[in-house]
Amino acid sequence: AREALADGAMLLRGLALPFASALIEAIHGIAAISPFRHMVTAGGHAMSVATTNCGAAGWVSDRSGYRYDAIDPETRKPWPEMPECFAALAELAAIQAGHAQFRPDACLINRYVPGARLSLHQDRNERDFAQPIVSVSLGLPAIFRFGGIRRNDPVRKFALHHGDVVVWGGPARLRFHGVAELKDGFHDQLGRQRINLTFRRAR
Ligand code: MD5
Ligand code: FE
Repeated sequence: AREALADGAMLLRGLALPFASALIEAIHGIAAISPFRHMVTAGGHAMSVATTNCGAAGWVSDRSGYRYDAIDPETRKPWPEMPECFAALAELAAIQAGHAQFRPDACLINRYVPGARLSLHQDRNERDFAQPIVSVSLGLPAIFRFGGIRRNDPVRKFALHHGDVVVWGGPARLRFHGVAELKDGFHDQLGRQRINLTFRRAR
């Protein structure tokens, strides 16, 4: 089922369900090479969300700001390759939302435990804003906060569940967004956590 959240933002409920076991197994493999870590923002605060990446480029943040880098600063090696099942799901989602030719070169993997949150922000570190972002929710449900193109625009809230995929393109690509503090719970496959895969074309 496709549900338009806004112009350019398409919710594909449950699209990732048939991929979930393969995705989770691949995430464990990635984290065994490039572990989840709490990146530090330019302001010096450790994020409550823990992060790793796979693909040719990875999102990194430290005291000097955030950027994409081919090298994991913790391991000083390239990020793990993007698994085939990741790329296949991202491409399927993009096609279902009307974006042909989406070939992500970066997948940011965010891990939320109860209490973790992501404050309102825009994603504008990628080279081409015509390329969508595809996000995949796994594990515990989260309340997503969806704003407008200005920081002070009103914010809508909706729940994202295990297996949900959202394609953020067109005018929704640059909207402010965040994730409310994760509520405690237990998920059969992931336990007390939510994992979000965020596919981007960084370069
Ligand atoms: C998450 N992650 O649930 C979200 C999913 C991040 C991040 O926000 O930056 O790691 S991606 C949600 C997103 C991406 C691009 C545009 C919009 C939302 N939007 O227009 O609302 O961990
Ligand atoms: Fe974001």
